[in-house]
Amino acid sequence: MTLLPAKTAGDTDWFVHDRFGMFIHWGLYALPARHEWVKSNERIDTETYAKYFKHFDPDLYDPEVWASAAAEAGMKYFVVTTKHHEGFTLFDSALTDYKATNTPARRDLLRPMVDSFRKRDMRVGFYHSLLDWHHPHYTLDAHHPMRDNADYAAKEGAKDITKYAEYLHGQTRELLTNYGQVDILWYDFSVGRTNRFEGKGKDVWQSEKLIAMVRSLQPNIILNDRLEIDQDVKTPEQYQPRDWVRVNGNPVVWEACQTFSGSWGYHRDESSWKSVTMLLQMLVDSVSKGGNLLLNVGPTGRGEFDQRALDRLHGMGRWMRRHGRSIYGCTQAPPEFKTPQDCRLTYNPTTKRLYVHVFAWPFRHLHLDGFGGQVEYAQLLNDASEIRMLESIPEESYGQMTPAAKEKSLLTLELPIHQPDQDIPVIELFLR
Ligand code: FHN
Repeated sequence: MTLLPAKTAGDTDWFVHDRFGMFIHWGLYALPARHEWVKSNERIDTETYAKYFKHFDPDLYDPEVWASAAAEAGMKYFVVTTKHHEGFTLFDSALTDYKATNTPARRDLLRPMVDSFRKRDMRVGFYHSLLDWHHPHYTLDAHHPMRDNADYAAKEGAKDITKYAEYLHGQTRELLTNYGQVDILWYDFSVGRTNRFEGKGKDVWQSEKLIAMVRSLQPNIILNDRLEIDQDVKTPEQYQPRDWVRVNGNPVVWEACQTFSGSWGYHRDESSWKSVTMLLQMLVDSVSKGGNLLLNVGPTGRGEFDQRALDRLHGMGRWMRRHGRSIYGCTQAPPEFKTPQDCRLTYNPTTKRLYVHVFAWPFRHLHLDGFGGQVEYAQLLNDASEIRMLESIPEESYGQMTPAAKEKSLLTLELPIHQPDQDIPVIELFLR
């Protein structure tokens, strides 16, 4: 039996089917082009940072191009930063002047993006930062850009963090009211306490009240776990979990969020860009453990996906076009099917098809422990060419195998000497 997480308040049925989404980190930080944390990392004050607001002019921005690139990569949903930690909003919020509408962009950048992705039947997700390094009532903490500035710290007494919480709730209401159906709300993140600063968690955000409002506005929405109260999805970041993510021992809906390179925001000079094969292996690995992959693009200050991102999205799309059915609607394989060496298994419980993703192509044979007598037919997914099988038990025994006999059984697949010309060859097994 495959694992089934307990139901939560949000509608995760489409989410665990679609498996693959695009994360988009876009804001003023695209202009310094050296990580979205540049304001904090370089201790930049708001007055100095204003030059990026003044020069934010994404004249080449075309969300139709973005949505097409995501759809062609095989992505089925997107999550975009409506506001990141810098406090700048892509959308035309009535609660702040620190928004795209007041930059040379001179318009709400979120609305056309939602329209373009929705037009391609992609689900809509909003990332909204809990941290805000611009808001006058957001207090100092371990990450604030002014954390080492004594003059700035001297004015902390005039701040009222509840006014910031009110702003946070107000902008959430705007986002969940003015942009139609929103399928995912991705808050980020609660701040730990240090020996210098208090933390910021569910009490500061007033998370319980916020969650109640969110669910009253968009009842089916998927909420993540970063309000310091677990909701519909767990969000491991920048690593691949070793197994299905569990909370208190129970399997939960989970999504790994990952970058192409070492930065979420556009970083011109960062060079640790992952290969298409590695990125696909991360997607397959996530699904093989019952999870999703949310893969990030950081658009440039001109409003484009840079070529390094486009090349990888295109390469992933080339694989997904032939292998998508080993991802969509799939999950972890039943435990009786042992994962072969250098492989991952995904399983579609509706079609009862198992997919063997071969990460390292072996010489001539692939031995599948626990598969004896259970596979009716096998083929390479990319071209539907038959893969011949060697059974370890006589055919008349197939229907009478005890669980113990199945566990000890063996099926051997005969492979071509040359690896098929695919980033990850996949063998589709039709179970009896
Ligand atoms: O600080 C952010 C970071 O910039 C990025 O947005 C990631 C994406 O999940 N979340 C935080 C780090 O965990």
